[in-house]
This record gives sequence, structure tokens and C-alpha cells, in this order.
Amino acid sequence: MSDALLITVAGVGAEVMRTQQPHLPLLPEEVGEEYARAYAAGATIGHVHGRRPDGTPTQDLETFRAYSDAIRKRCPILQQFSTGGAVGMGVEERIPALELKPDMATLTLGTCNFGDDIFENSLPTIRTILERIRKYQIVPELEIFDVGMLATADVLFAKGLLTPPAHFDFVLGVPGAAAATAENLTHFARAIPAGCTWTVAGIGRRQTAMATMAIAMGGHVRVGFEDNIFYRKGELADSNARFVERVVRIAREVGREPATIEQARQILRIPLTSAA
Ligand code: KMH
Ligand code: ZN
Repeated sequence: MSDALLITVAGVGAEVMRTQQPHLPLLPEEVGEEYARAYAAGATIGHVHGRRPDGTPTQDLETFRAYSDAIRKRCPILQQFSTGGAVGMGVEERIPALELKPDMATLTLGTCNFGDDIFENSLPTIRTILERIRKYQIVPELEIFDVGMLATADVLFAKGLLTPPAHFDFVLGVPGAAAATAENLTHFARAIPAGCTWTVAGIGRRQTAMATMAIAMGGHVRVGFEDNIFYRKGELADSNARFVERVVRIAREVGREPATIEQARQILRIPLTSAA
């Protein structure tokens, strides 16, 4: 295990609105500034969703281009584009920005309930996204919201559509999917093929507990407004960087340092050729 800790900032998301979190970045300059703050605090991966100026979610190519340029102008954080978008989007609507060749892109390996909604990822949807990811030689992050999605990963490995070692993100605590418990995290971390790496994204008030467990277990961490808007009970965070700072403090207490960009590229096997 490398001791270097990957910290992903998921600072925009597709569901949280300004009415809930007034510091949510929406305009490209706001996203660029926010991701630069998170990078300065120790994040090495920026998970990117698109928003229109009024806050509604969009996976539009030009929005991603503007966000990506604004981030790159300010910091070298690795860029991971969402292919999940928002619930209800069709597959082709979710993936046009992949032609910008970001460092990474997400790939969710199954359908689950998502609160009152359904996050749809049928096998044909997964295959379409994966083909696009492979076309542009982007490093995927395999998003696992529930236990059946681990079985789909095994199928894709067996068919040679994915090749281990791969990087996983366990998203735990979405209402309707796997809960953010120590038992689930332990099971998921044990279930993936040897040599694979993983991050945990704990949703809501379980974010810090899940991050702390991941740090102790040798995994990696995702934080940010996409998953959690409160710094502590009843107190909104004033920046995504606050979450990153807290994770860095916890990690240092147990002897782990945030990864540098170079270390992150090595851990994730991201070549230097990505354009975004
Ligand atoms: N917005 C969620 C429904 C991803 O980024 O790939 C899905 C999501 C996953 O955020
Ligand atoms: Zn996302």
C-alpha cells in the first residue's frame, strides 16, 4: 500500500442547490477558484459536474470546457468528469464532454434508487459509457453504490472490458443504496480484485466517519458539497476546502500525507497525455 492519500473534491455535484448551500460554485470562475482552494488544501482529484448559471444540472460539452479551463488555469488538480450527470438524464446526454479527454471519468456499474428517484445504469448504458471512456483512453473510476455493482465489475473484468488493477469509488449512504457502515465498507474493500485501489464517498453526516475509516484501512477519500454540505451538525461548510483540510489533519495523525499530483498519477496509472 502506498501511504500517500488521494483526496477527491466533489465540489459541485448535480443535486445540491444554492438555496441549500450558498457557497456552491456554479460559474466557471467560481468552480476554478473553489477547486484551486481544495487543491491548496491537499486535494489531488477534482470530480466535475456541470451546472447552468441558474444552478440546474447540465452535462453540456461547453460547460465542461469552461469549467476545465477555469480549473486548469488556477491549479494542476487532476480532473475527473462525471458521466453520471443528474438522475433522469439519458446516456448520450451524460457523456459528450469526454471528448475533452479528462484525466479520469466515472462509470457507475448499476442502477439504484436515489432518494425518490432512480439512477439508471443498465448494462447497455454502462457499455456505451465504457466504450466512450476507452475511445478517449480515459482512466475510469468505477462507482459502486450497492453490492450488486461489484458483481457487474467482475463480469466486465471477466469479459476483458475492464482490466485490473482498477480504481473504485464506494459511494455509501445514498438513500436507497448501500448504507455508510463499517461493515459495508469492509465488505466492499475486500471484494475487489487484488491490486485495485479504492476511495470512499460517505454521504451526508457519515462523510467524516467513512473518510476516517478509509484513511485507517489504506483506502482513499472523497469529500465535497456533492456528498455533504454541513461541516458539522447544523453548520454549513463555507468552502469545500474545509472538508479537505479536515481530512488532511486526520490523515496526518495516522501518518498519511496527501498525495502529490505525481503520486496520484502513479497510483491511478494516469499518463501525462490527458488534455483536460
Ligand atoms: N448525480 C448522481 C445521480 C457520477 O458522478 O458519476 C450520480 C453521480 C455519479 O453523481
Ligand atoms: Zn458525481
